[in-house]
Amino acid sequence: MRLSAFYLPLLKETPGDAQIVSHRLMLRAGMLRQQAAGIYAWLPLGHRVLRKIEAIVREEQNRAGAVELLMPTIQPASLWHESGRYDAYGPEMLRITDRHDREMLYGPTNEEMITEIFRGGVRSYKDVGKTLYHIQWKFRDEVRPRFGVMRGREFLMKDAYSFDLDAASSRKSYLKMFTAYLRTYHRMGLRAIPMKADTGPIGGDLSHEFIVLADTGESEVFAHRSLTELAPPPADIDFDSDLEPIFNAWTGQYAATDEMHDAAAFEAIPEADRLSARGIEVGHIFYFGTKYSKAMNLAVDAPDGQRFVEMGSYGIGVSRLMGALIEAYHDEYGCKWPVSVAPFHCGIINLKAGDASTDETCKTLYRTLEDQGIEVLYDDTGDRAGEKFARMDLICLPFAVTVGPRGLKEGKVELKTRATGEKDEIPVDKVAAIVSDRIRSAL
Ligand code: P5A
Repeated sequence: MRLSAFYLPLLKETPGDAQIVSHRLMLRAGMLRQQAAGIYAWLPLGHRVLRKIEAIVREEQNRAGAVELLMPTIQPASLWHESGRYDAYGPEMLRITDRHDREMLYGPTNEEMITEIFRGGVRSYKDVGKTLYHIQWKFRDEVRPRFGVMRGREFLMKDAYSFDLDAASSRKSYLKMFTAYLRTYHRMGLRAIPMKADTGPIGGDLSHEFIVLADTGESEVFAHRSLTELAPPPADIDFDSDLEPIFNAWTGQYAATDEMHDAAAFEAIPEADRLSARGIEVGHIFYFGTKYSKAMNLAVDAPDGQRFVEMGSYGIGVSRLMGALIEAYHDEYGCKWPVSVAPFHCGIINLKAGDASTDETCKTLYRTLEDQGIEVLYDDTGDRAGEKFARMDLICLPFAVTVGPRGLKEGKVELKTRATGEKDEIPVDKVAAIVSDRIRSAL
């Protein structure tokens, strides 16, 4: 992409109402634009990152055997009357009346709708043992939307729902999602710690929040420090194998949000291992048994008679993750995207647009990199060099190649690696191979 053709409206001033760094940077770097409280337009740069996050989430859901579908954002209220949640949900639900006076709503979540869909298509116990998911916008009329995409009113969520015949198979489905989540966050360069969460009336130990540690996080959390050092499951993990050992490794040590905090159990941990911190909830998974299947009559014929289907639901805050990523990766100049979610892999700065030799070198480099599948943002504008550098730092691509007439006389360009700040003078005919090597090894 040539910068002259891209839409990148940077802000000079730091917006006054943005209190945390991710919100400030997303506005300043032209990724996001507020349309109403907690409602944002995703500008091209932000949209590219959002799509990358979404793609990783999707790949890991598919790898775990979940099946994608797409449900609408608008739902009929009748589904929620059936489950009994229409009145219980309260003012967070955006209720709408259509022209025929039918009660509708903008979905805050999809347990009811997916139960209705599954109910319409299964009869026998042989039809269950499935997990369905979608990645769709949700609306929750939060009292205090804040911190940009962290607590929005409209936000993008991946929500999966499992359907099983009995509690033991439902636990297996839960463990698959649990394992997939560890991999998902890891691939984005994030360490999310699963923490015990409130299971409500269902009981048991099967509800976890996935928390990324960050000082600006809204959740107060307590954990055994060793959980910050555990290795994530490998890419070739067999989801049909026994996942209990992974679950045990990650849940065997104390980790809880403040709602579930047990001060005595935490005090029993040696002081040096006690971690008391703030965090961002980037995912939440639940086992809720037959709560919705009973309320909405989702039952299947089994050899021993009719059975209500056992269910669980599994959410990832896709748009919130973008905020969490910037909180985790930034410095005083701007964002420092991990390669896997960067809006572009590499920038090219032409220090003297209009100069025949820099123009030609940039163009060739741009084509060579793009031909290798590398996503390039080529700053071909006539802006001052200082402005170009600051802009590249602010939007912060993992790699930037600077091409200027002085270096070119010796056949060299400069390659900057954003994560380390390291700058190398590199022969112009080697730079494409080096950049593509570094990107591939980082992915
Ligand atoms: C699980 C999937 C659910 O809604 N039903 C379907 C269950 N869980 S949840 O914890 O309420 O939400 C799942 C994740 O969505 C993100 N999230 C938000 N992101 C941005 N702004 C919000 N207002 C918001 N509310 C929830 C969180 O990451 C949460 O873990």
